[in-house]
Amino acid sequence: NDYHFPDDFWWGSAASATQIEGAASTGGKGMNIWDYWFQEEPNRFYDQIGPEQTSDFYHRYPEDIQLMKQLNHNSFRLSLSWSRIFPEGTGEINEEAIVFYHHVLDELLEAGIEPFVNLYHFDMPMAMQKIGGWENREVIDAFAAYAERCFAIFGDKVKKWFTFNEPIVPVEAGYLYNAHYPNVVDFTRATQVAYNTMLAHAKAVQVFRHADIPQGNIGIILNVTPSYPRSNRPQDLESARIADLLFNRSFLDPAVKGKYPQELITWLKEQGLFPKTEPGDSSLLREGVIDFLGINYYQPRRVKAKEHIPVPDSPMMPESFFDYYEMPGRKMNPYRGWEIYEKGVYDILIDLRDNYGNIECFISENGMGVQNEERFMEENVIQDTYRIAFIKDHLKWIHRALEEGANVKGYHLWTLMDNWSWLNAYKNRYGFISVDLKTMTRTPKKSAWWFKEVIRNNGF
Ligand code: BGP
Repeated sequence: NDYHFPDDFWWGSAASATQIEGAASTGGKGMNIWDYWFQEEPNRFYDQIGPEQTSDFYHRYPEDIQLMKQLNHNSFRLSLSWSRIFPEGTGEINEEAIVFYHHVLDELLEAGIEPFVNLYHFDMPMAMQKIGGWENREVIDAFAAYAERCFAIFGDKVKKWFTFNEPIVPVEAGYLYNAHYPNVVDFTRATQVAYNTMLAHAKAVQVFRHADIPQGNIGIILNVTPSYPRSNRPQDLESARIADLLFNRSFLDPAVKGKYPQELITWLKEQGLFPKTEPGDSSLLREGVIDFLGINYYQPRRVKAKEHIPVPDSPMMPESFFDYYEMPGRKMNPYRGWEIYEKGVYDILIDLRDNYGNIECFISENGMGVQNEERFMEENVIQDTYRIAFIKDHLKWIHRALEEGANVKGYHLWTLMDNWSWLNAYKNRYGFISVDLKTMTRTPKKSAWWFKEVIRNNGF
């Protein structure tokens, strides 16, 4: 092997409840914001495909877990659906949900696959959103109560826990950029939601510390986007600093260090964006320090100094403080249009090594979305050599970071099988396994068989 990974390296893939389970209105599940939004505004959703069926994991999980096993996966990240477990977000528990998740976890353990379980993946129960979502502190308490029940019920099976996946995404998409419910544009509210989410995270960690889970660890999953300035001109550097503070350090610092960066506090106060706080918040945040970190990495953020003064009446946005720029000669994913910059993953790992105490981490998502992927089908198998190259090139940089002392413990692809992606539904396919939406037939792609060998050899 040219690239050998440590023996205990985690190999596998990640998914989330809303994106694979289906059975959105059965099994006693309550509505979440996705079910509600689709019901209200189906035209926002690609091909008018909503969350009702998605990839039908709710019924087909035994087959899916057998496939994971066949593909040598030693770990799998899934999320629990809050509104499946607590249809109203709080109060009555839905026993059918508990039975379902016990079965899934049992099958995984039986197959020798370590479950990595995340509590929240963009899926606010509608009953909780109706009372204000993260803007209401009662929802923070409800989340902590949900977390506490999950630790108690599944703690003997699950050792690796996460509070949130990409907590900034519901902030951006729901309160700035019109892509998640409640679909408002308001930087002040966005800041409050971001802050309250970290309080909810910290409360769940606090509860976890009192739960009896031998060898249990808790973390958070963050989509870190390295911010690269166009040049070393002070104005460009300042843009990159602001973007890094807003999009990365606003979550990394509280999660790993238990407090916000002073620079961010100062900046938010200057802009009149500082959230409402309550006595006791700072000590709660200190209790939110994690054991390990999941890193989702897709693409970098390339910024330059603001060139145009924003239109006077336009709402204040993060982008009021910098512009994006396209680096000349950058490499693009031709099948979806995101930049591919493999070295970004190395830069993140080295930053964690040098500035975040070399906290234990793993790559919790990385992957390549492809439109009309059936065009690459030959003899019934999608010949996704581009995905193999993509994974390989990222693994090479991860390997280099490892050699330089980074504390990285695994790699999960986004995603196991083609899944429903929020407003984009099934437009961009990411899976190791393709899903025929008419028959729900699962077929591993070429990359899945290649990855199987990578896992077997612990490298390539
Ligand atoms: C991440 C999310 C996933 C997944 C992925 C791909 O932000 O954690 O839920 O959807 O991105 O992005 P998309 O589906 O928008 O192409």
